[in-house]
Amino acid sequence: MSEAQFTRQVLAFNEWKKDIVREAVRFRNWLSEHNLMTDDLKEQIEDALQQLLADQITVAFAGEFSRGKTELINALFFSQYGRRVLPSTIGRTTMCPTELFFDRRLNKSYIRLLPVETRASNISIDSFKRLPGKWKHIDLNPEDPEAMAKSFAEVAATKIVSGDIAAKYGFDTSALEPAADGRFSIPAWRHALISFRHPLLQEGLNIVDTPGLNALGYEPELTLSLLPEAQAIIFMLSADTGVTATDLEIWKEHVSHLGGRLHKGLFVVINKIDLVWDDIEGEAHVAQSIDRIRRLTAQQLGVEPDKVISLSAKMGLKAKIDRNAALLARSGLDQLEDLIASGILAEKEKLIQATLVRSLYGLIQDARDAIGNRVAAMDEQQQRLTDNIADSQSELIALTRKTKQEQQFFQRAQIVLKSGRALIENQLPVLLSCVAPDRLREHYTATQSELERSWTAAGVNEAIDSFFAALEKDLQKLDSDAQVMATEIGRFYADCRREGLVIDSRVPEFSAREQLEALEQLHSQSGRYQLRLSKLASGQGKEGVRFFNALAEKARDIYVAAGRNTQHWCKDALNPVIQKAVARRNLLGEQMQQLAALSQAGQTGQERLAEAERMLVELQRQYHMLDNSLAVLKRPAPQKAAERIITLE
Ligand SMILES: Nc1nc2c(ncn2[C@@H]2O[C@H](COP(=O)(O)OP(=O)(O)O)[C@@H](O)[C@H]2O)c(=O)[nH]1
Ligand SMILES: [Mg+2]
Repeated sequence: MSEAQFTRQVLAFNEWKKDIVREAVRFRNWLSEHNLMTDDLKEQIEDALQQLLADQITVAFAGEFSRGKTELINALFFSQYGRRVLPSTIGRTTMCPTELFFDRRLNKSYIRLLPVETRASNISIDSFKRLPGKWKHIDLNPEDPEAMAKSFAEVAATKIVSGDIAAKYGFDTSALEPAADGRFSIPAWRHALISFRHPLLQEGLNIVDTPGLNALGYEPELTLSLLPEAQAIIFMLSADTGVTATDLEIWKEHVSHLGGRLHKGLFVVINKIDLVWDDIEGEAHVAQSIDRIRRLTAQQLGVEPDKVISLSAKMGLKAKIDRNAALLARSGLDQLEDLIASGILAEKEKLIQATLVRSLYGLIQDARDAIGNRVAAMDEQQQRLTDNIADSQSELIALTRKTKQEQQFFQRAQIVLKSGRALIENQLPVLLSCVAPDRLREHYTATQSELERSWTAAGVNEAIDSFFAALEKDLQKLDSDAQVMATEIGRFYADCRREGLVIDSRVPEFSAREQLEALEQLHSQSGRYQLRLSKLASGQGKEGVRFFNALAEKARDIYVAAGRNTQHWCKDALNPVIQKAVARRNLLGEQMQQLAALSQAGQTGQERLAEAERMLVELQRQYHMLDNSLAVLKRPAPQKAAERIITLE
């Protein structure tokens, strides 16, 4: 059986990224070897490399308990272990929310479990992630499937507690599995982090497994960040239950509104179609009834029927383990794999192409063109040396004089360039102060004391709305201050033009739109949660604090992104100009050295000519190396190359 589509495509995607990384590293080395590296360039290239290497893809599974989310994760990603790796469970008390990834920093496989008792505190999961001591740590040995299965079983551990305790931990007892003695069964853990050495996870794939409404409603992070930040969400239904009231509630409150932002990444899956397979009325009838379920589901969720996929996770897993191609085809699993891969990867490619590849391409192109100029200058030198072979000494003197003049021009230009640098140094901190962590902290404290004054639904809404208004004001101010700075950069460009430091480009536009949108998204997500809070009869205070803390953490991410965006913009606006001038100056320096070397290369014109020839060959070699890098960067990314047709939107 062929390797899974998803695996193959993710690996191709990563090969493509590695090619880009290789060219970036080659270019960085070339810059250092030729003394062309500046601090700004170094930072820009390191940044690009970091982003490429840390790039991640998150696929989240959402839906009510027992729809087969965990089984599908097993089938999609873990079939090569020949068994169920994650425990899929019968019944309502299902596993806690689980994040699967590979911890590249620790380079280890492990499970970390946060005890359910921590739900009684108002500390968010994100905050607990910074406190490893609060988690139960289990080392995993992927070489030992037996031991591993035992460790994974622990993730699904349960506890029997009284109704009061269950309520204290935020569980709705009517949605819990009752134990014999009138008590209830709850998951023993609040959250699980699983670092697992697996090729796809090592390549930056993250998987989020959510247990059902009970957890979605309770943990603000799931709604505020884990789901919205995923590149793909798979919403699971089951053929045997159809769309129930709670399925619909999850869909409406937590998933459907993410569809627009996810572009091609939202999938509706009807699982367990194998339950319809053994229809006594034959194949055609089976196909018909599956089609009918799909249409009905599409209608109930308000999506196009072709956006709903039907499959059997259980049979898909079995087929992969038994290497049964016919069963795999029938399970419909590979169809989903293909859609996830092409949908997410095509988006990622586009993003990397539009940002990292484009800026790297620009840098290398500038360098190649500068070398191209040197090759032309060298050619001319050689011509003049050939023409005046009898008097090469005076020819060299003339050439040296010419080069020196050019150098002097660049020394004068330094003054203009310095004014550009000063502009960044003075203005950037002013811009960054609009979104400084301190400002956010002030808003946070103000809102917190407002919340403490009033825990009524109206009070909470008012406080949170004014929190968002304050954040929006900061971002707007950043935007307008940046526009003022853009005018100053425009003036700097004009000075450069006047000084003959040619600039043919326009000042790049600044926009805080992306962060404003993220803020708006957060606000609307928060609205959903506020609604839930207002429905709670008791315990609003604690839930409210936890919710607000989670909200503030997300706001902090937005501020950090806005700061980073501002920094990048300043650099994008000024660095190319400064870098070009610095590169030109350094290359002129190199040219002077070469002329000096030619003078000493021997006494005869012939000897000098031979040396010039050698230098020319070396320059041409560099030119071709840079040109090759550009050709590699120009290659279409794998999804683009395959011109994959995506039927789901
Ligand atoms: N017949 C059938 N059962 C399935 C399928 N997928 C999952 N199940 C069963 O449904 C139950 C719940 O599965 P699980 O993955 O734990 O659901 P989750 O709560 O959504 O994660 C388990 O007993 C699974 O074996 C399927 O495709 N067909
Ligand atoms: Mg599960």
